[in-house]
Amino acid sequence: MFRKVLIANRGEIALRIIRTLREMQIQTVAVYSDADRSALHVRKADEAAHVGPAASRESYLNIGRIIDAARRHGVEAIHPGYGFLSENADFAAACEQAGIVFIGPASSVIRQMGSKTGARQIAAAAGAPIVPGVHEGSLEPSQAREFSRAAGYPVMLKAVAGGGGKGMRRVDREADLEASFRDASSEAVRAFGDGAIYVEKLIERPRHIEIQVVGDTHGNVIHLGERECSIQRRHQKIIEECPSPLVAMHPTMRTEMGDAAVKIARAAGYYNAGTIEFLVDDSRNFYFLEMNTRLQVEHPVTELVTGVDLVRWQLEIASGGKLPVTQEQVEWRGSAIECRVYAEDPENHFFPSPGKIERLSEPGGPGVRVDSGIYAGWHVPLDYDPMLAKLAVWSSTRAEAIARMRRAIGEYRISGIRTNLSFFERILSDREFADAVLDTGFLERFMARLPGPSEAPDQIVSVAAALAEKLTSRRVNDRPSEVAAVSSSWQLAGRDQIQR
Ligand code: MV4
Repeated sequence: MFRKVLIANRGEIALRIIRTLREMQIQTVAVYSDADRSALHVRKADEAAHVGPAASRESYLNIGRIIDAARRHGVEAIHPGYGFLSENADFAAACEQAGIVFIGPASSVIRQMGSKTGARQIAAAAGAPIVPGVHEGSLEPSQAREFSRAAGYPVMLKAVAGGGGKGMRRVDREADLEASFRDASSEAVRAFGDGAIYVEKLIERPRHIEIQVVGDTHGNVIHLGERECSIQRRHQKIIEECPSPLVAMHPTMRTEMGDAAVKIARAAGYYNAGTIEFLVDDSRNFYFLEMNTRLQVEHPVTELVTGVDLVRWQLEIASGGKLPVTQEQVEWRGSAIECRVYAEDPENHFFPSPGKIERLSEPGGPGVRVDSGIYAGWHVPLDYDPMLAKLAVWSSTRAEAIARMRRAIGEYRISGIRTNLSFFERILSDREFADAVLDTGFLERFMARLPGPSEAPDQIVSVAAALAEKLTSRRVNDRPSEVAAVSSSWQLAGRDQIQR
């Protein structure tokens, strides 16, 4: 096993990785930019290397500086976390060249999966279901028209270099195709420096369900079940669950999607932890969407339900070890939910809300896991993703997990900045959420339904409405106030937070 590992990341995920490294008695090296001199991950690591100014391009994304820091500190391996360089094939190759182990798959696999049409080709060759569409990258608009005419509208134009919804356009009729193609392509050039476009049949109101896979360098690949990730805002997941409530109702889906995911990973020659994303339509057909060749933000819900430490497995695999269990030995127990806590203002268009954390009190108790990257007195910098922490809970049933999450949110106190904690309370108290009526349109419909739960006594609702009027300085044109009814004692107690 490695003696010393550098974590090429920041925030909660750097801390998450440091924790497992410490349990394994491996020395840790953090990296930090000018904006992160006093960040928690720097304080918790054994050693730390400054890698440049606040701008990510010149620090956390700077391959040369990260490799240089790794050399200076004498590490044998680099864990990239998620985001930043985690899916950068050039970085993985630079590690390989420098004789440092990249804790992830082979650079060639990252490159192959980075091309969305390349990924489709592998999935198709593996015999996994893919969305009807074309496999070739870089279509001409006329080829997209030909496909769309044959397959029927609506279709989805997508960037070959894409992901995250950038360079993606829904097209409902042939008359719109050319203009949409141009828009998608120029957006893809801006986002990825590559305007290549491909086309798929559009799946209406899909669920987003993904399978956690893990492979080792000896050719073993298993899956650890699914995560339901349908609750998203602008392609940003905010709540994730394991099991998917849909899969819990139809258990054969786990086996079928799991088998498909393992086939894809195997066909790619994949080792490391990875995620195969699927779209699921309203007839419960599933289709391969993309593969993420990294540890995911939402990995804790899988860890809570399977009991696996995915970071430990990544390290064992990267140092040449075999998977410690077979597929048959994987067990799923209970239900886990994760909320992504952001420094953003749900009352004001989710604008980022950086600033100084004045007071902080994190929840605890049975079944509660907080993966946090902040402390009281620290300034949340504006330079990076404003995710502060992930709050995850486990309980034996989904209903109990929801109750536990609401309890944990009630214990959470973050003051000095705005957070989206109150927004989670509203979602978790929503009837449709409780009934698991989920698809990727859930959040938009939920927001249109606000203001909130009408089960609250009329008196409270009217007091809350009056309070909301006072507190909201800005409103969305002439839509109703986005401030929901005060629905819990916590929200009443949380007025000081809203008022800041
Ligand atoms: C789709 C789709 C419907 N049909 N592809 C969005 C992000 C990108 N990675 C893939 N995405 C989608 N691809 C076809 N053929 C709908 C989406 C989509 C979506 C997917 C997953 C989670 C949230 C989403 C929100 C809007 C659209």
